[in-house]
Amino acid sequence: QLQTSYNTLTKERDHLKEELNKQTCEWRRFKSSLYYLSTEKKSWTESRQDCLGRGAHLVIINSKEEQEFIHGWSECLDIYLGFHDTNTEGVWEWINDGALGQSSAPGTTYWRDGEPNDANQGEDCAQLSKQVSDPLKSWNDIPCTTNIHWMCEKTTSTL
Ligand code: MMA
Ligand code: CA
Repeated sequence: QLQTSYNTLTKERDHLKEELNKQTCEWRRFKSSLYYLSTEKKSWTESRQDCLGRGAHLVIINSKEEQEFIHGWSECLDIYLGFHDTNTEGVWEWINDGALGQSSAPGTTYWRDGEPNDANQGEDCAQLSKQVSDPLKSWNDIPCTTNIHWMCEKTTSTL
């Protein structure tokens, strides 16, 4: 009987280890943050919700190095950033998700030439768009209902 429960527990342990590994491998560390690149595509609001569910927030870009890291990783995907002008048209702000993620000042932006253009007066969410040669000019505004990939971030202070 002991042997049986030993075998069962060993199996269970290995399964849990595997699960933990899988989850950890979805995240990459850069400086003092962990980043998650989605495999699914969702709207901006759903993406934001997804990050909160992971104890994280939609990525907030605070430095040139961070912009380059994210651009390099998501090179072949369009991803949502935690940047929007849904409150006041033309006034871009980073999400404020309380203790999880907040940024008071907009800081440096990395828009593509000609962006944000609020095309058809319906683009209020920022994406980092793929296949852009200049890693410092890769943001574009798109309709928040578009389903694309997204990136979450959690800082080590909230881990
Ligand atoms: C697309 C869309 C816009 C972007 C333009 C740039 C046609 O619309 O991605 O958000 O501004 O391309 O040409
Ligand atoms: Ca645009």
